[in-house]
Amino acid sequence: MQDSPPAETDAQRATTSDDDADRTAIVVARDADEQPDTTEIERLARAAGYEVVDTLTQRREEGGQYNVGRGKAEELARRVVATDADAALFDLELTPGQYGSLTALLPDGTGVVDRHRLVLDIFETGAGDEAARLQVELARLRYELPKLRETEERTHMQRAAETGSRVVDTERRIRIVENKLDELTDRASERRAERREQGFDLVAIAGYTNAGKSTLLHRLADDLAVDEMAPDHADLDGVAAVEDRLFKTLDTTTRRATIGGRRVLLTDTVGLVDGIPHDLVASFSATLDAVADSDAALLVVDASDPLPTMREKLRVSLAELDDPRGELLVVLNKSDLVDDEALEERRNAVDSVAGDRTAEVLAVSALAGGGAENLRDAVAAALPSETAQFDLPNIGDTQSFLAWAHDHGRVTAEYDGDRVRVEFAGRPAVVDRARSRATAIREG
Ligand SMILES: Nc1nc2c(ncn2[C@@H]2O[C@H](COP(=O)(O)OP(=O)(O)OP(=O)(O)O)[C@@H](O)[C@H]2O)c(=O)[nH]1
Ligand SMILES: [Mg+2]
Repeated sequence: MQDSPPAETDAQRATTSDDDADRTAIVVARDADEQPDTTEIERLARAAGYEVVDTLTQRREEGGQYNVGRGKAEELARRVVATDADAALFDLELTPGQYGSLTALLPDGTGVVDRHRLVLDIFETGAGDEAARLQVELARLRYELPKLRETEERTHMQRAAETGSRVVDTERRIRIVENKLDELTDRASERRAERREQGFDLVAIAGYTNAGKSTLLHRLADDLAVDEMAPDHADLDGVAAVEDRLFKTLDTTTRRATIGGRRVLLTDTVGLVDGIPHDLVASFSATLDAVADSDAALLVVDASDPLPTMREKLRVSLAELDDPRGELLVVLNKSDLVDDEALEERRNAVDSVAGDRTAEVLAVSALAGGGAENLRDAVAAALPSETAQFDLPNIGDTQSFLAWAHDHGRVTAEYDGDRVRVEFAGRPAVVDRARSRATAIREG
């Protein structure tokens, strides 16, 4: 029996270099309580570059040796031979022992991949910027460590002297990657602070994979290019790819938007998915940080999903995300695909699942544009805001103050003889700065 999963997954990784369906797989799903639904695992398989050639499901309790029952495992082995599949994809988490038993049972060279491994493969081949790559590496190391520990404990007697410890190497690498990520995380959070200083409100778009987050970003963002911002703001760019594929977006993207007269930076984040343990998801921390440190967040839900699926995805999303500084709005997207009655049902479902976590539920079609104006109004209302009035002399300093104020918040100015009455609305910190500038003008 082979029992060294990390070596096997290294080999699998080498073949995960492209997302055209150049590999074939059989999908296996088991559930104790109901007939398993394989829609999502099949979509994950496609996103990882597999063509699914067969599907096996089983309704029963977990079996010890193969996770599925022995009969099912043997049937799988026969079907792998019959279809010449490259891999068996399990919509489960396999223990190292089950992994070893399945590897031994299936024809030589057949990949054995569980749900976590599959998600990591998708991120590993697609992750773009440094933070995303490091997060993926950290997720993979954390995923492998307990399996390595178990393997090393079991084989300790034979191998202790000859090889050195992969556990120790992995632990060391985890610390290095964690430190690098901490630095990047600090930089991201400094950058958010700078942008707030510049008067931007930060709005994060989050939600389950394929809910329509990137499409919504396009819908709400200004057409304006954003590269006039400082050059170190490298994550600001105009593209957020949209595709009917799971995990299309693998790093966060930020674009400008003007909402209710306020200057907003919208951040599109990486999709969430069920069945990945919390510490794995937490290692995709840029997404979770962007939400926790936002002034308001949009939680996008796919209203075209069947109701139970929608509820479950919403539950998973809420469990992973922290509340933003401002309000959390739930966006029922793809409303063009459902009728009014179904939409009402979904609103009620959001109310019962999200309860008091959400301020409001808004139906939109990010694709067709329906509901976008309501959503903009709701976002504007969800942002933390403060207003102040100033009565200033109509002089050059006041004009430059007004120019500054226009850049940092919402301004109305009324001219009355040699006086200007200004009303200014913005984030509390910016309003404070406006107050001191106004005082300086009056005293100057
Ligand atoms: N009919 C309809 N389709 C939509 C709508 N919004 C998004 N879509 C489609 O849904 C699919 C996924 O959209 P994306 O914007 O890529 O979704 P995402 O949440 O960014 O997905 P990931 O980045 O993969 O997590 C695409 O095929 C979109 O065209 C909508 O309002 N109506
Ligand atoms: Mg996306």
